[in-house]
Amino acid sequence: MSGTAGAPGRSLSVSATIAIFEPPQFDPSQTLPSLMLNGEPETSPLEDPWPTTPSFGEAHGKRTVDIAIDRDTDLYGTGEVTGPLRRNGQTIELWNTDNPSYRRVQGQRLYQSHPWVLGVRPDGSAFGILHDSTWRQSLICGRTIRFETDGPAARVIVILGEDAMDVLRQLSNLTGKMEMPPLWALGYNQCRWSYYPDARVREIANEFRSRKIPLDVIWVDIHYMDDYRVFTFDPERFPDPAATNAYLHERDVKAVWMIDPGVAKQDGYSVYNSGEARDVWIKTADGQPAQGEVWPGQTVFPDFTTKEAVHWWSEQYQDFLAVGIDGVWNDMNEPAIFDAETWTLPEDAVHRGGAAHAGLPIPEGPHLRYHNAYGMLMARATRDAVLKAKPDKRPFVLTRANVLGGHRYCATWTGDNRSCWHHLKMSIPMSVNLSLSGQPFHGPDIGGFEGEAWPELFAEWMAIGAFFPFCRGHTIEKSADHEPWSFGPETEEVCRVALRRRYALMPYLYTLFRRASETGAPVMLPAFLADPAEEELRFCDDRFLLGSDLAVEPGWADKTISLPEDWRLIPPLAEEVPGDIHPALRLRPGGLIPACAPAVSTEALTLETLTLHVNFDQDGHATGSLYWDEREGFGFENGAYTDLSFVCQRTDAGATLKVTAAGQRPLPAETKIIVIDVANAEQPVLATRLGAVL
Ligand code: NBV
Repeated sequence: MSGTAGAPGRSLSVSATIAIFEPPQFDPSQTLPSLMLNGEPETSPLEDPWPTTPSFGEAHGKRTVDIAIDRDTDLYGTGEVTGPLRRNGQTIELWNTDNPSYRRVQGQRLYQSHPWVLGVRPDGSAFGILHDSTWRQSLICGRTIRFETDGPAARVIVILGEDAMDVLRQLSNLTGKMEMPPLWALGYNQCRWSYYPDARVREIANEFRSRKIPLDVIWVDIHYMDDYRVFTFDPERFPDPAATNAYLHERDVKAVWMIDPGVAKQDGYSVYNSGEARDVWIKTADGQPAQGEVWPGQTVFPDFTTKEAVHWWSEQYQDFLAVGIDGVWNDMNEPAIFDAETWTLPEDAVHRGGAAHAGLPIPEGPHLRYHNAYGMLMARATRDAVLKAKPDKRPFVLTRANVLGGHRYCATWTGDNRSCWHHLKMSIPMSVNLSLSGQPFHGPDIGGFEGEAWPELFAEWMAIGAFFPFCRGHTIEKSADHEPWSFGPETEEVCRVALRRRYALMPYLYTLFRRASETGAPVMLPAFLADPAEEELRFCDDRFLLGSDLAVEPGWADKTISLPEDWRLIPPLAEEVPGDIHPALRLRPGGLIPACAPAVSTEALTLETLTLHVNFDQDGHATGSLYWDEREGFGFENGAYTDLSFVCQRTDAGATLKVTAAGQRPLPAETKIIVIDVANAEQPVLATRLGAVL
């Protein structure tokens, strides 16, 4: 270790398992209020000795903090990263960067920053380290966990847990929970850069419906704008966006449209003129609006640390969303700039502050401090604007740039990957590490964004991508068509089956989203949680768990490493699954997962028949649950949901089932329940009606 190192300043206790360590001479105004936390935790002086204590210092002209770890500790998390799931030996830079194909700076900087490491010891017990700063920094997972920052010395939060899940739940107590998304956002999303004109959007929707491939959302990328000016519609390509959206809605398809942060600096363009009049732009050090080239030419950027910019931004959305737009996609919000050597704004650009975070004003500060938070602040302002425009709907916002804590406002995707096997395979550890960094709702561009997919790649990617929390196919401008049918009938059939499997699992998936929003438990989990004592699984990044009950194992997973044998295969879910392209789904012993009949949209799903797949443990016991509600809106906050707990017991004659129900929107008593023992799936072990087992 180089440089000076020393003991912390104040040490504070948040709970028996969470402590905060401040550096000596800590200046809170430089990093607080924490934009990553959802509020300032209450503390008292830390009195008891603490096992994991940081050491603060200086090296290479930067502020450092080191957390000693035992050599046999496995490290995870660290946010959106390339490379393996296990982070030991990896260094990343936390400086949100537009990184096409992850090629820039050897992929060490991507679109999001999570100054967070999850450590797992050989016995499965775990701890988490959060460096509570959005300033530019590096994170080095070496012999120590080291953060090295260009900013001022910041505090470190240490969480101790019984296991990884316990640590993540505690993290979410500090950072806040994901909001419950509308059910449609969990369906299949079809995107490309860009579908235009509007007739092409309608055509895509019709193709999905006539081919009976499940679809919930079509995404409208930047070509809909009039000369790339945000909050405008191209009069020729999209003369009547309200009619386009209405057309989609009639077919149970939602529409998500893109908004970038850069506003064209063009006098006469009303969005620019009103922003200028309201003085909402980020400024250069000498007080001029900071500008840079993006899609429409020179643009200026709203300063979402100010109250005025947040209000102004919200106003822009009111008419825009009134044309029937269901959700918003915020892109380019690192912010990305084409004509800057650094690909972004200058470090000394000025954010004036004043907007509130968790009831406290955000102070003025340089871009070096707020760059990493810019995407999140934009997505937060967007989410608030969407909610204001549609107060009866759950807001859905997807952002490219983010910082830890941004899950409170938006889902994310992993940016501009490439159509290649390597990026397909890497999408698993990338997404799992995002989960292990407190972001539950994420996924890659299925098929790969840059380049062009080919039938086998697209089929394999959809087969596994159908099980990620966020499921969207996307491709770059001018590439060949990338819809499921564009690759020939075999690939089309693989996609149809893959998505039908996703929709059949929707009761389970939606329940996982509900649990994530209640407890902070991630939706997608690392395979090692299937058996924390199995050392080999700690390295395993070619499969994952969906919730703690279901393992998703692609055909290309390394068969020399296996999950415990008693994780049993479940039946195909949709129909006969041809070939070995579809991942195997394995159920935890003692686990029970609810499924339904697949449908072409989440709106069309019905729970008339619930199939419960059970894998009895040694005692012949299996438990699980099902959350369901109105699929949209806020009725669930006032009890309009059902939450069923299932306890299933094997008997000589088959099985018994006991169900307890919470919530005031019960499923009908005549709901059919079929229980399948996955060890012997030929015949149900029980067929009954909900009313008979409640
Ligand atoms: O808006 C166009 C693309 C979008 O399709 C993609 O998903 C984003 O990551 N966007 C980047 C801007 C193009 C950058 C080359």
